[in-house]
Amino acid sequence: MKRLLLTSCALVFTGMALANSCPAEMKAIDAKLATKPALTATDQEKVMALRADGERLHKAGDHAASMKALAQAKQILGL
Ligand SMILES: [Cu+2]
Repeated sequence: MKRLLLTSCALVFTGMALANSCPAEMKAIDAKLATKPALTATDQEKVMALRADGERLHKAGDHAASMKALAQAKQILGL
């Protein structure tokens, strides 16, 4: 019983940590975009699409998918 309680606490905590890191990732991407990085038009489009996907998924509660999209955007940006 105690173990179960600890496990569910850990899960809730992990969920919260993930939920909180999406906005941080978006912020990092926005900060990088604000510096007008030299990207090809294709990469720029990809980053904007991934950034929008990330925000949409985050709002929908799918933080894992959001983080994945944002990580891809960050990779293109060289973050
Ligand atoms: Cu999220």
